[in-house]
Amino acid sequence: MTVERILPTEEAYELLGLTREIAQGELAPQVARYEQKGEFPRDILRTIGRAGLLGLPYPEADGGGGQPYEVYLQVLEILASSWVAIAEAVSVHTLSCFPVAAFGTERQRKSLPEMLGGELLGAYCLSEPQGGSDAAALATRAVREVDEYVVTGTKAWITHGGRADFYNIFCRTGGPGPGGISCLLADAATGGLLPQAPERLMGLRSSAPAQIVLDGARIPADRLVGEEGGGFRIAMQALDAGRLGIAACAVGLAQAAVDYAAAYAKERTQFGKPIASFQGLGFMLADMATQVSAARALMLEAARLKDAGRPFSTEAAKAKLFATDVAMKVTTDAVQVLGGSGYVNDHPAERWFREAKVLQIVEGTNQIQRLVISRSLTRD
Ligand code: COS
Repeated sequence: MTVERILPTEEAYELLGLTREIAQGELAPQVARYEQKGEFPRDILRTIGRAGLLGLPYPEADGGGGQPYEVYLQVLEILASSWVAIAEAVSVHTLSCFPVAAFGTERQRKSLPEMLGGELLGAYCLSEPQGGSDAAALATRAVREVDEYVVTGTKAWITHGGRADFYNIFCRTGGPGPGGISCLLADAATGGLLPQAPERLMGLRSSAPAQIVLDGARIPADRLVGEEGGGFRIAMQALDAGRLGIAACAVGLAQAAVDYAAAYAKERTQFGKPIASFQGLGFMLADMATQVSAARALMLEAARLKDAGRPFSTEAAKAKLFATDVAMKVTTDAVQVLGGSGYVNDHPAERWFREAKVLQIVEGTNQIQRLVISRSLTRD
């Protein structure tokens, strides 16, 4: 089903048209093969970069696409409806460009055109094996030695780990707590920056994240992004926007599941009638479609606040929470609508079900989103 959209410019309609062509022409025919093999689609990401989709919400002066978040998220949604891991890769890359784009020195910012054009792929290294939710407790340590930081620790669940060209490393340069954290920008070639074997995932297998071991990695001191001790704030601000990207992945995935389930229910007959004509299934499809529309509306509301320069952190948490829970519910129901066919991999429903699960976990579990929202309700 084509989703009716109101976009701010003619250019945005064209951009979404181009994205649809890429999603249907390039992504849809390849997704099942890559997901089965768990292979990271670096070449496909290059194509996406050349189409200008890897730096959409950044200013054109920096080499970005100059698009509002509202438009960028709808691009992600369309990509996700064909291949969630690609949409997630675009979202994580976009998040990884944020520290330099927003806080980088003149020298660091010289890399922005290559980052935003997708020639350089980015990674964001906050989580560690002993903790992801309590980000302020991270243990990776960076010790200043003359004009270098010597970094030791392990980063976990790193999307693009081992494939990225640059890594935002959040590490401890000072005492305990959020105020002791800094952000360092490391090249992939940094000695002692050691990507481990990719994780074998339940879903989103082609995203193949990996741990990054930092074994006395020496990062030049001029690669400090922002101020020493300012890293936690940078990480949180990046995540506020990144969570909207995950919401968009969830909306795209859920929309694909609704469309597929509705088409199946229209064709499949039992008791002499299409199964969609049974109210038990027809109403289920209606609820699925309504939830996806509500998730999209929440996501766009948060994006418009961001585009207007208003605080949007809490609204982003609500959008991430709601959209990913909707994706889980809707993909579960899609499997149910397909019955036995939903449980075999001749159809994409079982894959979407597995993929939805991780969206409730990444970039802050949905329990963390509830924490962010509840704190905002009770803050003075
Ligand atoms: N934007 C800007 N600054 C923020 C911020 C945000 N969204 N959130 C927090 N901060 C600031 C606070 O204002 C505070 O600054 P001051 O010390 O100057 O007052 C500082 O950061 C510490 O904030 P807080 O006390 O809220 O930190 P907590 O340790 O309680 O952690 C949560 C807050 C739980 C929200 C945070 O740890 C979190 O988001 N965890 C999940 C991490 C995550 O998403 N991991 C997945 C990684 S990517 S797969």
